[in-house]
Amino acid sequence: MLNLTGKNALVTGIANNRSIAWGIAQQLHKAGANLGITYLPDDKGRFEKKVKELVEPLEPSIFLPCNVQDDAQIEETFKAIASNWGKLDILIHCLAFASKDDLTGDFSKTSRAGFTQAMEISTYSLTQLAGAAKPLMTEGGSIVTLTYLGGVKVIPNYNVMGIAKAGLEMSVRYLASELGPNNIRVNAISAGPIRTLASSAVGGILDMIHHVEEVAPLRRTVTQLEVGNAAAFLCSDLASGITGQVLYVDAGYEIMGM
Ligand code: NAD
Ligand code: 0WE
Repeated sequence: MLNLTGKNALVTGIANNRSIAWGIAQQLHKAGANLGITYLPDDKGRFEKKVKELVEPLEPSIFLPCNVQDDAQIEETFKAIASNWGKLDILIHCLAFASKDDLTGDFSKTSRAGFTQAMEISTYSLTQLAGAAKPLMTEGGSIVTLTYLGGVKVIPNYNVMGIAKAGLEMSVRYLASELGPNNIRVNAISAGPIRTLASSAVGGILDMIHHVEEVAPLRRTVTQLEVGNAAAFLCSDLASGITGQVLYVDAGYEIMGM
């Protein structure tokens, strides 16, 4: 059955107890994985303290700052994995960012700087982390990223993030093709809307959640732990034949046309 004992898993994207990455980390831990956790550092070190306290019960053997805009921090992270673990089995990419200005109003008004920032943090970072993980995944591996329906269909105000997610989903396919011969699988989970730090900062998210509760086949939204279960499955031998896919964990919303 689902068993991740002996597997080393790096989880990015935990900001607080509502983060999807926190739901994933808990399920990977439950399945027996050894965890490494990275967080986005801030000037005052507040994030570090909060995330450290949160993840303590999961006893991570690596806990490091990793801003994906900083090549040196990525290098430090993978150096620590090489020296502490020797090999990496699982990489969870669970981060995104666009300027708030670019998540409302006319998409055609997106600035060059805003477009570039969203693509760098939300899209390029997967390829960058996968490239760093590749030489450490010596016994094969599983890479999972988080995407959203707004990368495939137009969702009001998702704007530049939709373009970033479209690029992310295509990156999953190119990475799956390249890394497949090394028995490294690469998949995405397309989660339905969940209240998190990132989504709560978006105007109208509650209305969107209520819409999903009315329309989705399961008549509800999904939880971080449900996304975590799907991630644990994709990282396990149960999913050994699955790569390059986008798995919808959205209470069925994506199949509906009306
Ligand atoms: P969250 O705010 O908890 O997580 C976003 C994370 O991105 C944070 O931990 C933040 O620190 C990190 N981050 C931002 N910039 C970074 C940088 N430069 N370097 C390193 N880390 C950085 O919100 P979440 O909703 O859990 O988002 C996680 C992922 O799930 C994102 O990819 C998001 O697009 C995706 N997603 C979210 C929803 C939703 O409704 N919440 C739905 C589908 C997909
Ligand atoms: O991917 C996301 C969240 C992405 C996100 C959110 C923020 C808000 C705060 C990226 N960057 C920022 N930057 C900030 O300053 N989701 C899938 C959640 C989400 O975001 C939306 C949604 C949904 C759903 C934005 C507009 C419309 C719907």
